[in-house]
Amino acid sequence: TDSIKNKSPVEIVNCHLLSDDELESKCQELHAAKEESKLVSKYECQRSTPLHHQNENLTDALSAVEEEAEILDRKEDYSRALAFCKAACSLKCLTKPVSSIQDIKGLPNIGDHSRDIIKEILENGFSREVERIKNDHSLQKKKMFMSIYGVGPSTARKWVDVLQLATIEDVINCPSINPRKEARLAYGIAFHEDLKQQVGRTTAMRIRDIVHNELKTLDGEVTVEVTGGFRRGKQFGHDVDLLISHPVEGRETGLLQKLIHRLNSKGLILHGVMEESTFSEEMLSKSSKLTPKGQLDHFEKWIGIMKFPKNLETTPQDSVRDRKETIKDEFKEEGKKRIKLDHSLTVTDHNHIGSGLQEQINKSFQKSSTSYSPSPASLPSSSDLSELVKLAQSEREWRASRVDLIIAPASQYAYALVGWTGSKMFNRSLRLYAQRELDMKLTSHGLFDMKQRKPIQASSEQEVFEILKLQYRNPEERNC
Ligand code: DCT
Ligand code: MG
Repeated sequence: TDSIKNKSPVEIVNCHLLSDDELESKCQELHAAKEESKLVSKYECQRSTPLHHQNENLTDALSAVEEEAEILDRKEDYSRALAFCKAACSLKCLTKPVSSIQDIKGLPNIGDHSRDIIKEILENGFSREVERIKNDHSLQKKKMFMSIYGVGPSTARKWVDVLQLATIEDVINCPSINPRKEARLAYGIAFHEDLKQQVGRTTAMRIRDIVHNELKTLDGEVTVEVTGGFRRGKQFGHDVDLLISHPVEGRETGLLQKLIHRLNSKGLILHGVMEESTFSEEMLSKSSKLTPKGQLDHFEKWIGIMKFPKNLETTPQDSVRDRKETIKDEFKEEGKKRIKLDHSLTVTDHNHIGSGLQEQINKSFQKSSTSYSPSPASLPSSSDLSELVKLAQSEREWRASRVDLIIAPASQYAYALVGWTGSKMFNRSLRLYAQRELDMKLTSHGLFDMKQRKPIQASSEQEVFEILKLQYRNPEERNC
């Protein structure tokens, strides 16, 4: 069968090696694959895009060329990067591996360049362009520098092309680099070893519990949801995105300041920046260009680096286990299917962690807080890179992790949840679809009907999809 993979149904019929049954099923398979590519919808938000799919070798290759365009960041590169990303998204929702270029006939958003790369991989097992990128040392150095918190393409290009730097040590020792002006960059450089390590799912859930428990001391009704990649089912992420809200509109005001104060007094904050809310009703209908430079939306938020015990991942999980057992029993009683149980656990396990776990986290913190402090007051001044490097390289029981804390008022919560769940491409597609197909403007703050000149309220993600006349997609299906 391997030898017929790339042949058309007609060629297979002419092949006498197979029995009639084998021939028929192979023809049906090829036919179905061809049909499937035609059935893929135009907008990414109309499709189900799982995290794991059948064509990872092809999408990895397209991601590599997309990444190169992002690093080069020339005028024409934005649309090139977008084109590769869109082509990869189309492949991600196919339920079968592509084995011939015929399989992607009719598949939307596959441009000529992407098609050439796919074809070459199907025929030769590799793409010369991707190999060139992998062997481009200058590009790989820029990519490594761009993994530093606070470094974008232009800084990375300057460090490699102008200053001829190759490693983090080079950056630390380079006299002409002065991150004094930007504290974020100094912390990013000093704590790169910590921050480049991805955060695991269990740790993300623990971080959410720690933040929630601090918030509960301020107001018992406040809610905290893990969003971003973790909500879409990812096991690892580069940060933890926590969406904070309160069921009563207005009661979220002032919470973030108090939360940061509490976290700081417990020695859990390394560095962070507060952004005030810049939202006003009129922004629902106005261009997103009004968003402050470099910011995604107008929510009040804290973007920073927190300190957590290194053993957070292995904090005893008894109460989580207990809760899983309870859910299992509930489902057994109701005779529901196992698949439903799994879904329920991945999506909502963090909402039900019992008080037992909190005690254990508290103990773990009390135990380690003496050893992992410096207290906030004794932290080096943000501009002092060498002091920060000393701290990062010292023996310590904590690790630094990137955390985003976002405050959404109840009336905007459903839209904020969609926006902060992502993916970035899913959001882009949803917004484009709303604008082109419905003449509506969608943001993380709400939906505005441009014809009727009025905002449309929604109280759940399901409602947002319903208003947009789209089939509801679970977060796990939004991985485009
Ligand atoms: N987002 C967006 N547009 C961007 C960046 C982010 O719409 N330019 C949204 C979608 C995801 C969410 O914000 C959180 O962003 P990230 O943390 O950057 O993405 P992620 O999907 O959580 O990825 P990771 O797992 O690496 O953190
Ligand atoms: Mg994230």
